[in-house]
Amino acid sequence: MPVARPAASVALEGFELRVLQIPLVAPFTTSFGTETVREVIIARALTADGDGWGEIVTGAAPLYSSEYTQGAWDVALRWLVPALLDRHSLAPETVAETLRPFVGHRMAKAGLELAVLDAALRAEGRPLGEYLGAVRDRVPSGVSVGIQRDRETLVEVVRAYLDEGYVRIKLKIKPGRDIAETAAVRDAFGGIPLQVDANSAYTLADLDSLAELDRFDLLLIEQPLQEDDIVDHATLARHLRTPVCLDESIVSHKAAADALALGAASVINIKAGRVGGYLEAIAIHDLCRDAGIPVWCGGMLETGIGRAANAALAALPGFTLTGDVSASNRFYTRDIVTEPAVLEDGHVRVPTGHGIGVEIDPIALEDFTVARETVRR
Ligand code: OSB
Ligand code: MG
Repeated sequence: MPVARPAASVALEGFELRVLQIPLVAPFTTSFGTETVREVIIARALTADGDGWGEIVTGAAPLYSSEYTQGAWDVALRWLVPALLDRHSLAPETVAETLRPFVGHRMAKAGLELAVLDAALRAEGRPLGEYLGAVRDRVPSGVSVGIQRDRETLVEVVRAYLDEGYVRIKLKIKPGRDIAETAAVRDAFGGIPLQVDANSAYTLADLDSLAELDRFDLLLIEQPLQEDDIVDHATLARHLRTPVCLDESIVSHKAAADALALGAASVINIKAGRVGGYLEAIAIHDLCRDAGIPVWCGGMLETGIGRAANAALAALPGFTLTGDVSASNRFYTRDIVTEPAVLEDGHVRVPTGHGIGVEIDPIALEDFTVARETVRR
């Protein structure tokens, strides 16, 4: 049990799932594609003691990982939700074991677990941060900067984020759009905390160009190779001075333990969605803390629901590196919560309300909904 004090059980009566499509403030380009609209699934747990909210962070297409919206929608409605509804009284800490027979689909499981957890904690009057073990009331805020049209644009985009107060910049890179781009940002802004994210776009054959990044004194390079290239990441790490951080490869506590044992990563990006939930995320946090491995909280363009939960997670003691926990307006002009995360002195506040600590804006939720399904016991 990764938490100090478990939550009370809930009597689960149903689930409402919605697909939302929310426009982004600007296109977001990574090595795997460009997004202009965030398609996401919002899960609402219906319990005898009130509702709880969760977010399934799949993308519209299986480009970041094998999961995608319609796949998550199908597995949640066909298998995961029925399995949870079979349990008459459900403790949030037993959601993962209830869903364990179903292989994979971690983002879908994570979103459902968060909805149950939120319902349970709201009913008890406990904030998620306190439940998870948060030790800070705000977290430093980093920003993930997409691949831009050209270097001049990239420098201006980074400048605007620095002016807003972001305390760490992450540049998305891909082969051919890496060295000159990183050099341009280093030249323009000197010793700012800077890191890069390749989203699996390289192979070991690119070792020489990846080693060129060593001269930029980066905090880390995130996921240069493919999800299952654990041994190749270990080989690469031995040839780079830049610390290797894994994102896509870390799908579970076991995957994290294996990666550390093999020397494949000296830093880990923790995303609750990717690993199957906030409780699995804490288990990885604890593992890394015991191993002396720094972790940081990644992002998946979360709405106000997941963004609030990520701020709580990032406030745990082992999160010693700045995460991708940016303000809501980094991605959205309109969010689905009434108090979207804002940047204050380069930080985002950990919500103190019950459960995830933010309230849903029912009109915004309705406006962005493109599909809806309710399952009742
Ligand atoms: O690799 O960290 C990633 C967004 C979607 C999918 C994968 C990643 C990202 C980001 C954005 O980098 C992080 C954020 O939400 O700010
Ligand atoms: Mg990443």
